Amino acid sequence: MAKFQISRRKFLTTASLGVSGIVLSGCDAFDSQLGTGAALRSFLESANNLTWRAQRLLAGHDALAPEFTEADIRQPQRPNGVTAPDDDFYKGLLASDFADWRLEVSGLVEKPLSLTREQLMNMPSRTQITRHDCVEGWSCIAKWTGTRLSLVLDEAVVKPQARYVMFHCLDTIDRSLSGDIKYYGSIDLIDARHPQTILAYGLNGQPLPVENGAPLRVRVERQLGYKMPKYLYKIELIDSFANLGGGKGGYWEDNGYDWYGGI
Ligand SMILES: Nc1nc2c(c(=O)[nH]1)N[C@H]1C(S)=C(S)[C@@H](COP(=O)(O)O)O[C@H]1N2
Ligand SMILES: [Mo]
Repeated sequence: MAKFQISRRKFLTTASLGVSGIVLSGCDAFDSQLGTGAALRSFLESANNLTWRAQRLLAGHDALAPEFTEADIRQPQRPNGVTAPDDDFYKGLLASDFADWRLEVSGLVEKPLSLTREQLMNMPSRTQITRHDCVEGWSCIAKWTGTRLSLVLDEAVVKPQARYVMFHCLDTIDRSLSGDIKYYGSIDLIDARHPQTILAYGLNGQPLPVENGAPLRVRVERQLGYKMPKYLYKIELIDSFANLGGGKGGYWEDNGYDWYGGI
C-alpha cells in the first residue's frame, strides 16, 4: 500500500459530547475505574441506556464526538474480537495485498458500485483522532484516516426508501451447527452521513493492520466499538433488517447488545 499518505488536515477539537471531562490517554485508562458499582461505570451504563432518540434530541444529528491530539495517542489501537480472520477467501485477498478486494455498494441504490482500495483512497480523505470505547470496558485513542461514508453513498445515489446501511464483513465470528456466521452490523442513514463516519484504511499514519480490520473498517464515532465493523467488503442499503440474521440488525445485536450503542 505504497500510496498511503498521511492527511494533513487540521484536527477538529470539540469536547461537547460524550464522556466529557474524563481525560483518557491510553487503552487501559478506564479499567481501574470500571469495577462493578464504580461511579464511572454506572455513569457509562446509564449513558448507554439513553435511547437512540434521546441522544439525538440532546446532541443533535451532526454533533461531533470529541477529537484529540497526537499527544493523546499513547499506545497502538488494542485489537479486539476477530483479529486474524482464518477464512480462506480473506487469506487469499491478504496474500495479494488486497489487489483483488472490492468494496461493493448494493441494495437500494440507483448506481451499484464496486470500488478498489485505490479508488477509495483517491477520494477526499478525512483524518480524526478519536476514542474507541469497547462495551467490555476499555478505551483507546487512535488516529483514523479514511473516506467519508456519505461520499460513497452520494456516488451510489441512495434511493428514498432506504433507511439503514448494512455492513457485511469477511471474517467468521461464530461457528454454529446451523453454519458459519460472518460479522455484520448496521447503522441508520443519519449516522451514515455524519461527518465523522468514515471507511478507514489508515491507522496512526500507517495502512490499517490486519488485526484492526484491513483493508477497510467502519468508524462511527458516537457509538461503541461493536458498531464499527472490520474486514468490510459489502455495504447494502436496506429499508429493514428484520430478515437478516437474527433480525436485530447485527451480530452482537442478535446476541443481546443494543442496536444503538450510543456513548
Ligand atoms: N468484522 C469484525 N468487526 C468488528 C469486530 C469483529 O470481531 N469482527 N469486533 C468489534 C468490537 S467488539 C470492537 S471493540 C472493535 C475492535 O476494533 P479494534 O480491533 O480495531 O480495536 O471492532 C468491532 N468490529
Ligand atoms: Mo467491543
